[in-house]
Amino acid sequence: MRRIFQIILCTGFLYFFNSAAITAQSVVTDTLTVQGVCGMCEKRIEKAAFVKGVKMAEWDKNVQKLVLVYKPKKTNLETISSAVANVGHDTELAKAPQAAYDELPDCCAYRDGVKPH
Ligand SMILES: [Cu+2]
Repeated sequence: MRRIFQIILCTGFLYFFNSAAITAQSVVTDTLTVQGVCGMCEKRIEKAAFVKGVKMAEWDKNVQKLVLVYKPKKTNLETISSAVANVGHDTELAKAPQAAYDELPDCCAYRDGVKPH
């Protein structure tokens, strides 16, 4: 009887650790095209992209791409995309509202080069 109990306990532990391992692995890597110009843009984009569930966000201005590592159970590309668009940066999935774009400093005006003021 005691032996059976040990086996059940052991199986339970194995199952627990196994599912914990699967949960830990459940992140995906994805890329999103995001418009921007400079280092300030990079900081702004990466900060905005860090919504709940995002583990890593790296934007490269040379290729205009944001590399993301996130938990698909907690967030998705659409959510991250609109968070980035809301701070003024167009993505392949969402266009930034004009008001948010107008808030950007002149050096970050990726749509019209230098903004007239
Ligand atoms: Cu900028």
